[in-house]
Amino acid sequence: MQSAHYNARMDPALRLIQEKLRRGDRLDAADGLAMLRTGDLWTLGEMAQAERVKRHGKAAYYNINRHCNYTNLCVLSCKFCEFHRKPGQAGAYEKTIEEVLADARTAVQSGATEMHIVGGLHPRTNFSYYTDLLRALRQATPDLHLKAFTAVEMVHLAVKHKRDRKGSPHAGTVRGVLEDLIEAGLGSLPGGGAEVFDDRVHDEIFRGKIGAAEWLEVHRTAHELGLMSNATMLYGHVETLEDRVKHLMRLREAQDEAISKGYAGRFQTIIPLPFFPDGSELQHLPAPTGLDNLRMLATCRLMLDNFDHVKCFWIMQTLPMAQVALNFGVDDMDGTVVWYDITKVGGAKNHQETTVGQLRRTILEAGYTPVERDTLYRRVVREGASWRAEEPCHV
Ligand code: V47
Repeated sequence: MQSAHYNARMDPALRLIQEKLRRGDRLDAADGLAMLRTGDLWTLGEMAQAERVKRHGKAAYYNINRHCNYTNLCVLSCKFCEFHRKPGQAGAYEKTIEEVLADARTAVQSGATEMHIVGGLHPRTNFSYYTDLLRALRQATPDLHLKAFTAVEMVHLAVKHKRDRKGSPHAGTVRGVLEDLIEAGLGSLPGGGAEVFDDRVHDEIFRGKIGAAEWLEVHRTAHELGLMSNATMLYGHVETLEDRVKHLMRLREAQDEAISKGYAGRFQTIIPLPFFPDGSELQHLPAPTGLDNLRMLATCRLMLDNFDHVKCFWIMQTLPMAQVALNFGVDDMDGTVVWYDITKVGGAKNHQETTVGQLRRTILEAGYTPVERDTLYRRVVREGASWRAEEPCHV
């Protein structure tokens, strides 16, 4: 991976990009690369900041949520992943529906509006585990939005669907899976599992996992069926800066398509995830630096002109980095999280929580206005123990 050094002087490549932005011209791949290579962080930050303020003013969003990783059993063994376990291996777990329900009830008692549910590709469960899980959650905690299962899990579920739903019209297809999950209570799709849209990187560190075309097709189908979704990019491992730009361009094209075809769903936010090497087979690699994280977030803001939001997931970025990132194009911090098993930055345990007070203080101190949102980016209004969602937060 190429690295850029900090240089406070104005980068002439950024001047050209600034002119394009002033004229309202769309940025191209070469612009994306210039931004990822620049040493002039201040100018890049200012440009991303201006775009962010144009869309959201001084609002910075957070939500009260719980992440729930229902199993770490996974048929794959991706090199970058420290989460997966094989049956019988130390630390392997799978949660019963009752256990997830208990988590959801606790979440609701503490004000959560969203449960983010993802796990490994379980080798044995039936398709009904997933529909039963959503149905039980919807019944027990009807106001909790269920943002569940990455595109990778959806493709894995299609195999179970084919076996268990023989005879139904869409048996074994992602469309069939999504339709059944929506009927059971699925509210939206998280952005995980996208990694980097490049065949070389795919074959090197996540061979066996779905590739770019399949990931995008799952989200396209979800959008067509009216679901909102998110998108991630896992950066700072074996990819090149060109690969990162290609990833963003493909997301932008997919969003153009969702908009031009008038789908009821679309991408809401991009979440660039800095690679955390510890505990993975790639732990010899250095993690991305703070400046790289800021360049990446700012570049996402400017390249993805058809995405409303840029999220800095504080669990992987840290809260201090997320605070600085509010001035580099970021408008969303994710939420209280509470339990998180996929990465454990700095030796963290499964319990990784921040409080609403901490999130609000972090945002206020950076000069922004904290706005609680729900999963669909509607402003949350609280009255005692109950809450309701108002207008979409974005302009
Ligand atoms: O898909 C796995 C990534 C993702 C590592 O949609 C790693 O709102 C860094 O997708 N270092 C899961 N990253 C997280 C995710 C997410 C998080 C917050 C909000 C949303 C949303 C989505 O974490 C995985 C994978 O790309 N990941 N291992 C690692 N060692």
